[in-house]
Amino acid sequence: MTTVAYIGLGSNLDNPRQQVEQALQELAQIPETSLVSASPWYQSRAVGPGEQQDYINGVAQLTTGLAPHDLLDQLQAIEHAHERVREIRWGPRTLDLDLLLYGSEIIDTERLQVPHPYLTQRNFVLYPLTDIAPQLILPCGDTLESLMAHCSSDGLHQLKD
Ligand code: ROI
Repeated sequence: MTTVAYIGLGSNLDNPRQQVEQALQELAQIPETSLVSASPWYQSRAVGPGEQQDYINGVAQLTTGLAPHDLLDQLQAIEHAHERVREIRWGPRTLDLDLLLYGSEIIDTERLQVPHPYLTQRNFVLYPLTDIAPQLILPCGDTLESLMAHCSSDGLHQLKD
């Protein structure tokens, strides 16, 4: 049995575009997992304290036979391989891979919260998610379409190449 999972990708350090492009290829290599589709990339203004460079963000759709925490292990291994820098909470990072959704499951453990707690509030997640899954309904019953109706595109722009 496989489950559809959505992964948020983000980077604002060390050539962010290259970081996320490479991470996409690495997602495709996860065992028991296929990369189904990927959104366009977006440049987005940093959410968080202080002055930070803009991020490159996107969302990937996977199908996976892995259990959620096993998928999380794989995502964290990819982050570490990118020598992820994350010393400051909400500070700059070379690569962030967030498990946004795992089928229609609601997961709340110390390591993992799914749906991702900020998914509904962040335009750099909602816009690319809409590009690849416009009809999506969240486990709580909210449609992506209804969330998008209240979501500003402020600070966000889609990269065309
Ligand atoms: N801001 C943007 N624009 N994109 C991100 O991916 C992102 N990730 C984060 C914080 C630091 C909250 N800000 C971000 O983790």
